[in-house]
Amino acid sequence: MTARILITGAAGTVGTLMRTRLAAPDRVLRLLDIAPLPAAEDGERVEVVTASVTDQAAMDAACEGVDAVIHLGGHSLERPWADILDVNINGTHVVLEAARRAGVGRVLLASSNHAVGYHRRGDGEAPDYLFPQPDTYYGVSKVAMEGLGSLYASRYGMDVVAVRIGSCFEKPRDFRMLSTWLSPDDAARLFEACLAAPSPGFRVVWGVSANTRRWFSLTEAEALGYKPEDDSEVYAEEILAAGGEPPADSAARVYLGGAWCTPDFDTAV
Ligand code: 15L
Repeated sequence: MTARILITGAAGTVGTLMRTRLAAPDRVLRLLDIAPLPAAEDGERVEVVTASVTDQAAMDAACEGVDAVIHLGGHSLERPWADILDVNINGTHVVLEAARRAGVGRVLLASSNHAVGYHRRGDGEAPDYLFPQPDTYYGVSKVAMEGLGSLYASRYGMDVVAVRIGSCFEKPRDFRMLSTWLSPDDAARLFEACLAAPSPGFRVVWGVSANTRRWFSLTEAEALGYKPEDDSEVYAEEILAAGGEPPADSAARVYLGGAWCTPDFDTAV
């Protein structure tokens, strides 16, 4: 039987990177976004849905016949509270509720390092299940996302894996991302592991590559079958040449959330 996976926020940065990487001959990707998505190419097994994650009826319909949901939709940066509440927090509830109603057994949630952004880096790796310490309203929405995921797993027996993504881009963009980078290929490997793991229940895993300068535990992700292959170190020379190394007491090096933890960061919009 062909598996059908619904990806919300499919036109966003991570969604776009995943479109080809999660494609498989025995799989249909149902791509959902409010933003325009490129139409299916010849032979591409995709269905395109234009809808908002805040629209319960649309999400109920989008979850019909789906085996798993990868919820990437929502604002990916800091926004005014009303927007975060509506799209990120309420939107995640709508998606989980739609999945439940449609009998979808598994939901992967794109959480973020900003759920624990104010955590001060110690000497070792930040552990799995680090207690919430959000650095922004956006970070609060990721804490709420994890809470909602836990609720739906406990109350309804769904498998829900929240991935605290570091920085998922083609390449690391600055010094901090040498530690937080999740390569697109490793992101696909991690999502595949989360989709395939037998009965994970509720989990919170870090989403980062096998970076030499990694700050995060990979224990829980590896327990689900994740085997990262990329290391940001191949970009270190280029990044250090371009921007140098920030001072040891700068937010970029003190906090997991980096500049998102500075007082002038735009939290009060
Ligand atoms: C995130 O959660 C953001 O969505 C992304 O734009 C990056 O800023 C990333 O975190 C990061 O911390 O680098």
